[in-house]
Amino acid sequence: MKRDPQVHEAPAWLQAVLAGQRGAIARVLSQVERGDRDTASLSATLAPHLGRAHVLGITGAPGAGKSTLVHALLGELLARGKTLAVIAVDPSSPISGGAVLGDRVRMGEHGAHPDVFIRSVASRGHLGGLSQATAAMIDVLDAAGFDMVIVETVGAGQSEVEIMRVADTRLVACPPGLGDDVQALKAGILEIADLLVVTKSDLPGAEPAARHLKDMLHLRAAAEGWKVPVLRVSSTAGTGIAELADGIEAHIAVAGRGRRLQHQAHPTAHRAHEAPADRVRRLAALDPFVRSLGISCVEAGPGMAAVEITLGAQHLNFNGTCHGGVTFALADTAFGLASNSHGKVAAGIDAHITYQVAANEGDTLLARATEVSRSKKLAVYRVDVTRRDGAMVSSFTGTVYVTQRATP
Ligand SMILES: Nc1nc2c(ncn2[C@@H]2O[C@H](COP(=O)(O)OP(=O)(O)OP(=O)(O)O)[C@@H](O)[C@H]2O)c(=O)[nH]1
Ligand SMILES: [Mg+2]
Repeated sequence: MKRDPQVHEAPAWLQAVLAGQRGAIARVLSQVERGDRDTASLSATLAPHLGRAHVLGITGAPGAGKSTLVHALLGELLARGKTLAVIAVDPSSPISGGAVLGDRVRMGEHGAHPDVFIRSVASRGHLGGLSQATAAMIDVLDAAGFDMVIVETVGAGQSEVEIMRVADTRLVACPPGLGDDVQALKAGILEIADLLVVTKSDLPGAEPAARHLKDMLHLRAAAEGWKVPVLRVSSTAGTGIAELADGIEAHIAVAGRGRRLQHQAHPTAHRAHEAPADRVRRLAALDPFVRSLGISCVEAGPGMAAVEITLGAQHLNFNGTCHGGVTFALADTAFGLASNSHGKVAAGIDAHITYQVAANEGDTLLARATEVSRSKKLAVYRVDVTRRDGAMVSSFTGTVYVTQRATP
């Protein structure tokens, strides 16, 4: 169990969602769908627990093969050890009839898999707007601990473009033979695609469709560090799916998780009165380096933060013990979070570490940072890095320069 006082104090529904209980997740999603829950306050409540999931948005014309593609991707990503949630927004048939069933059938046997959660959502009747409701649902599934949330939406109106804006990775599905319709897509959704996929590539016309999309990409300014690939996939024949999963993972490596949380329009963007503990958790979730090492925040408060890491093979040095850089990174993370708990006010200017005992694969290390002293311009933090058995692994001292006045 993680030492997390916030979770123990949290309401029962939140604890159940954070624990990944499917019934609780489904209930909260239904409340969002019915408009029974204020999405802004829900997202604010969930904010400290967000940023782990990668959001993949999939759009394309009605019948483009999106659901079938999601089904094929589920199989591939499950085999890669991922836990996955799917939100299918506005399937073309009405929600009471074929859509829920149809999508379940198309997404097939994966719907019953313990690592998969599938939900269909109707576009009509959303009090707060479809894109806000979808964003809140994504937050619920992110907080519930899914590695990836896949959102399928029909690429037609403005609200679909809005939905795609909250995705970390945006995939546009274009079947062959769309012809002029591709031109129509070009103006809107194609502009924000990170991956272009020619679906149904077992059908004639896949090659010219791919060429057409590539030609159109030349008209678009390239994003920094990422070249939009055009991939040919047949979900029914199972070709190109592994390459597509590779492409998605490559984009995750470039875009990182939690890009959507930095988006201005996100309801959690308003945080003038954010409590220090919430701020620390949010900052930890937004740090790509911290996430890449597998460091998690277990306790936070004014002027303090505790983070932990469980050592895997990737954290070891050539001697087979914990790499000093990992220990430093862990301590430095606690230092950085504790010193920014009053707002983004501190810049690290000095740090020292001593190493006492080695740590090994399988050990869990805890780094706890506390404020030792604070003047107008400088603050000093001490970080103790301990093993589960209580042994002191490292001690760290860090100094920050206070760049702004702290918020109360
Ligand atoms: N030949 C071929 N047919 C496909 C392929 N993928 C999907 N289809 C067919 O295309 C039709 C539409 O597929 P869906 O996956 O439901 O498409 P969708 O884009 O999710 O449709 P909506 O959600 O209704 O917009 C179905 O009849 C599928 O069997 C494919 O790779 N090859
Ligand atoms: Mg569909």
